[in-house]
Amino acid sequence: PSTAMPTKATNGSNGHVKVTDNVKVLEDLADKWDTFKFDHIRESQVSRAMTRRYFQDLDTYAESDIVIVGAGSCGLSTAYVLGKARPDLKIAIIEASVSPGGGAWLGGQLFSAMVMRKPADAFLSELGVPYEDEGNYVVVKHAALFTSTLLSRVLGFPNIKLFNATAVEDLITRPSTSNDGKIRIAGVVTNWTLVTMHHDDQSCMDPNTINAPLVISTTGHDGPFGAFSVKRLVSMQQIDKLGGMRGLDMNTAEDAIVKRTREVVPGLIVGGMELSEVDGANRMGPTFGAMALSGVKAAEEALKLFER
Ligand code: AHZ
Repeated sequence: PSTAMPTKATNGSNGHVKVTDNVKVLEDLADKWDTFKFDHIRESQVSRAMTRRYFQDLDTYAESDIVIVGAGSCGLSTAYVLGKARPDLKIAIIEASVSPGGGAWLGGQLFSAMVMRKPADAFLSELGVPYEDEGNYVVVKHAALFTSTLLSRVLGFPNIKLFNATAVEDLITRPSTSNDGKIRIAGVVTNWTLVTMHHDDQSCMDPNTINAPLVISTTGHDGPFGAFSVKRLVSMQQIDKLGGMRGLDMNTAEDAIVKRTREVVPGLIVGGMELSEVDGANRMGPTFGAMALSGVKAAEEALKLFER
């Protein structure tokens, strides 16, 4: 069998790596199953192929421009807009779960189809996700179609790295220049989630850090990992108390979340359902337009800060 490997990788117009030579096509395999064999590999090659890249990424992103905490529908939408607008920025996404997607990856989406109220259909059109138009809202046939398309676009950007199974355990802070007891957020403290979950029964396992002038927190409403950054702002006495997420009211909730997407303390933008805990906003249940557009707005707020 041919041992030819793809020899040339170029950056396509969208910045994604494209392999151009010696590409095998599936038809080449047809009817050859009797003599079929994978190219030989030594186990250490697999280990090194993964670990070299992972640790290189840890090194590269130890100084990032933006850290997005949480890869749910809001965090991923934020990442998409930022990755597209600013290929020059280094953007790290930290996701506590093994699987990115948050509530949009079926966690909060029992009935498969995803509803987005207009005008969030604009975001679906931007991504190329097909939907049925129902007048005042649109329906994607499966939430996973939205999430997987968004995820593939985000992960395709060469300047974005997703660290999954990794939890943000704390925020890095600096005193504000006005010396008024206020702080600015200057990065995050991370750990592998399995380690984070064992601080109670193991002696302290020291975490890792990422310095960044801007953190965008989209960790969802309160839960085992949710509302992480805003809860920490309370314990650090940077905001008095949390408003606490209110009951379900789709109309009130979605407008409020988009409107209130903002820099809550210097260096920390909050988006998505984490905001409902800060402001005491209603929840919307399974309609996802506000998550996409809060992400778009969080990204625009971030872009303004980088243009200054
Ligand atoms: O695992 C969490 C999830 O994937 C992740 N996360 C939370 N804390 C973290 C931490 N470090 C790293 N400390 C962390 N990752 O953040 C992600 C949040 O995703 P989500 O889908 O829960 O939040 P969202 O704001 O993007 O979307 C909310 C979706 C909801 S909830 C809701 C309701 O309850 O009414 N309605 C909608 C549309």
